[in-house]
Amino acid sequence: MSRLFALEGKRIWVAGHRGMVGSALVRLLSRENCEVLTVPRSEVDLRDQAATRRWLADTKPDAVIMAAARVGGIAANSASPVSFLYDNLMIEANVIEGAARAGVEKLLLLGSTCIYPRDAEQPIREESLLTGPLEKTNEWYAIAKIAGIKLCQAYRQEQGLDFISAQPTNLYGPGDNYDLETSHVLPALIRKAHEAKVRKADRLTIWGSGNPLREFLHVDDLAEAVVFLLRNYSDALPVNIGSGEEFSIADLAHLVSDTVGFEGPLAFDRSRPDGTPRKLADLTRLHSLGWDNARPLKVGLQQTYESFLTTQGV
Ligand code: GFB
Repeated sequence: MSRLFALEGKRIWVAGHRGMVGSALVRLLSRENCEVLTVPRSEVDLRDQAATRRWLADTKPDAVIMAAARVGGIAANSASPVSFLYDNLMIEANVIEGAARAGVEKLLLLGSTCIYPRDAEQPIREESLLTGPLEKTNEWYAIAKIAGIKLCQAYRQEQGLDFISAQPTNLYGPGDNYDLETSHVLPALIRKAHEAKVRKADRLTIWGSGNPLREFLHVDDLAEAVVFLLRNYSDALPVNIGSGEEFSIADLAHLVSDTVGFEGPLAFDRSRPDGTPRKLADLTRLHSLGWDNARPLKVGLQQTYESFLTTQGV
């Protein structure tokens, strides 16, 4: 179902503008004929209901893109269940409720494909939401994101508001987190392979068995898809956003090694978890709406390694 939303002349709040996703959205929207609104955390902590409500009531954006979230890789999720659940629930509830009160015309919530059941049929269709148990290593985050999706659906059903949600697959790109304990796999492997090359290490150690399959999407492509959906999508069902390309973690590590120029073998640290065995998004809905423009991982990796070299001071 389409209810076109024209961006032109609109005031769009990117919540979470300092993060990897939010900054990609700001980069993209600043080239559009609209006004991009941001607010620093020092001014409004989105976990604070009164502050968030007040800012939204005063600012009255036309649209909101919810890129604010507490995020992290497989280790961070398991290490900080309270903040992955509580912070994300609070941020979503405060922003979505505040937006509804402030008369926001359109809101897009970003979730993650980890909301789907661990054993969902692959590729994972949006309809599989809540049809089975979640993957344990990220259930705190997944439950918070599912609550956010449901809140958007509730406002749509009860108040007729045009609040939608999109579920991106594993993201990477400029502005990523390269901390080895809290990051996702792709930035971790870029850093590890680069350091292994510099130190002339004899191996690249990766977590788990190397067998899990993941799909990776460059954050600038995600931003493009999100703005596309903001303009063109209006329905309760979430929309998956992905690249359609799937790699085992071992194959990803080889690709990263090639990109970085590290020639040693892989070693597997099996004391670390594998997480969900496979997480490939079904992209039928997104493609049929008209967006299918993800760059190949090989291309995105090269670009990301270049940005790692310039921004990480290595
Ligand atoms: O990206 P990642 O941390 O999260 O891990 P998930 C993906 C896979 O890569 C797992 C393996 O099988 C890891 O064991 N891996 C190998 C590594 N080496 C490394 C390494 O050095 N660092 C990391 N981090 N992983 C996340 C969720 O799941 O996906 C989040 O925890 C979110 O909530 C995100 O949904 C998109 O893909 O398993």
